[in-house]
Amino acid sequence: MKRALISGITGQDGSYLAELLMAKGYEVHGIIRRASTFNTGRIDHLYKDPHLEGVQLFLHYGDLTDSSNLNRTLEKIHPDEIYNLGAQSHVQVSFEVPEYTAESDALGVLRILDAIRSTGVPARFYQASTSELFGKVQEVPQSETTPFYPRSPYAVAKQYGFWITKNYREAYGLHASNGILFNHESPRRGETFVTRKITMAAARIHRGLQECFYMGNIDARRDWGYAKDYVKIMWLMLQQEKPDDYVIATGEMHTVREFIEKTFAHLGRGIEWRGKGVEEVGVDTTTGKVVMRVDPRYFRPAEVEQLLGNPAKAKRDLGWEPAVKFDELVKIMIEGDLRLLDDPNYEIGF
Ligand code: NDP
Ligand code: GDR
Repeated sequence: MKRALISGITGQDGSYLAELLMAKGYEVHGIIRRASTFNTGRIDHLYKDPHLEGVQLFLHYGDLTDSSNLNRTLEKIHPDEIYNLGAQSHVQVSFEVPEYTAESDALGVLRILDAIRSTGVPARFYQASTSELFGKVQEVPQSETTPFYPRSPYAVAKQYGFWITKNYREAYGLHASNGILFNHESPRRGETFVTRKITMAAARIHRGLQECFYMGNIDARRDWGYAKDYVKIMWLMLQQEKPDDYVIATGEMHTVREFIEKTFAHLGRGIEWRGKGVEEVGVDTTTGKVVMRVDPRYFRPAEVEQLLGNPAKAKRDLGWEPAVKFDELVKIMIEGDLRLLDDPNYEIGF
């Protein structure tokens, strides 16, 4: 039985990856942070009392800012594969907590890599790198050879994570790979990321529980894929004989505005845009009411205007292609949020 260690197991990707690895028969160990409230909602359905037979999932307290804990965890578990998904992952929040973001998203990567090196545990390593590295884009679409231009403390920290992963691969021969993943979403997406914020608000408006929601830059463009598709590539990358770095994307780009329009269209509603700049509003054409307003609070000190990935290398070398694209993704998400409102026992994203 193969053994995997996942940091960030309580997050969107961590929960889908844990499901995938357990289905493949892995023993899965996850690092969780102590919190004053429960933070395991996305993995509760996978967890069994460790005293029972056939348990596959084990949780350990830890933190990417605590190297002695990471060293001990590695020595204790002796994983075959390590997936470093843990991070302060919100771009706008990183402007508020830049130092902490660097601790967890930059030095956290070094701490795990160095734990691998110093303990001698021969684990393969996956680093959750990001399209935010491309930031102020230097070429369209972006591929593995596109120069980086990070635009936030988050992206700058992730750039360190990218290079230290590559450096430990070259310097110490570690099997360490970067997945440069473009935005990927799901019904389990955190509620403050733009897609989920839209689908939750639209579902509530549709059910008469809310009147209006507030957005930042709705002309930003992203290449949005489905998280369940994207975790497959993480596993696939660690099954290769040689470690390498791959761009993972759908190759389609849409505006936030289109995401709103498509979400309302799935509900049988239309959106009409009126006004300009911070005065712009979205009017629901079925009711004539204003459902969206702009709030400059959501503008970022430095914005990433557009991202579009070219996943040709992943397709060529790993045979990977995204199964779900924009329309289907919006449908999955809005249906998930409607279901969540209608059925309090519904466990999100199953
Ligand atoms: P989430 O924000 O949903 O999950 C982040 C996870 O990291 C949570 O489990 C969180 O724990 C944990 N975490 C945060 N800080 C620490 C820390 N200091 N020590 C240990 N664990 C910590 O992110 P996603 O699942 O969406 O993303 C997974 C990874 O992929 C992240 O590294 C993200 O930056 C990266 N990424 C994400 C993309 C996306 O579109 N989703 C695209 C490209 C990269 P807790 O639950 O306690 O908060
Ligand atoms: P991003 O995702 O910054 O790309 O990072 P997010 O969904 O937060 O923003 C996408 C774009 O939408 C614009 N936007 C808003 N964003 C939020 N969150 N809230 C709003 O109200 C709003 N209005 C407009 C943003 O300005 C931005 O342009 C995500 C994270 O998962 C990172 O961890 C990951 O590395 C990248 O995707 C790839």
